Amino acid sequence: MLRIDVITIFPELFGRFLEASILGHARREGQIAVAVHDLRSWTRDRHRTVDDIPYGGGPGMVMKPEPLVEAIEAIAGQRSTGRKGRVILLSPQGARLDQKKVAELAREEHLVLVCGRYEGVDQRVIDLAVDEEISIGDFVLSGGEIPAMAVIEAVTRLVPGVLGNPRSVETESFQDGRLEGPQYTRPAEYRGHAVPEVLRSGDHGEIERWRRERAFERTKRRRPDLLTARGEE
Ligand code: 4FV
Repeated sequence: MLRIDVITIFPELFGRFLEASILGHARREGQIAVAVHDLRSWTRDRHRTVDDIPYGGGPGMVMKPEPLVEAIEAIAGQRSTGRKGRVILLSPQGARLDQKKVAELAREEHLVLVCGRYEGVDQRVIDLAVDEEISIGDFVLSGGEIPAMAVIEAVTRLVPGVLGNPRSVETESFQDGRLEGPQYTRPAEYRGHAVPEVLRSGDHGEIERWRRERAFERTKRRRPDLLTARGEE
């Protein structure tokens, strides 16, 4: 069973998120285990300090190495003694998260997600204790908690048995390197807009062809990079 540990100075942000919807159900079913740890539990001073001013000056604060490295080693194990968990720091400097990376992480036994705050973490945390950095996109958030939630949700969906119908994974966006085409449900007509006839034809061969064509068209128009990546352009 995949186990995910999260290290953060705002553990309360994960409360309801971990109980709701697919993730809440998967946790209650024991299909995945998620634990959230307060970084301040690894501080030693009475102010429970996790940050300090940047060497070399500059705005903002930097997360101190000691609490983070000690927390990571306590939760993921020491690199020197054969580490158990794969330690991931969520940061804008990381490799871009995509469905391929999500599938890779979903095959792991143990993930440890480190949530940065302030201007970031002391480089020695990365050098000493982080296996890889992952970014959810080229924009700046105030913390790594939302990126960590994105990883948890995306990975949980790929854990066998979590999604009612595994086919929904096969047919969704990016699974085959393409965007998903348009989708419809009842009513058959809405404000003068009708559902494409082919989808109501019952001819599954025709429906499959139509869906593939729409998916290719949309990918070509909105994300030609995805087709280039697959040598389809
Ligand atoms: C981020 C991202 C992100 C940067 C400074 C947290 C913030 C603060 N993490 N993908 N984009 N992190 O903006 O993962 O420490």
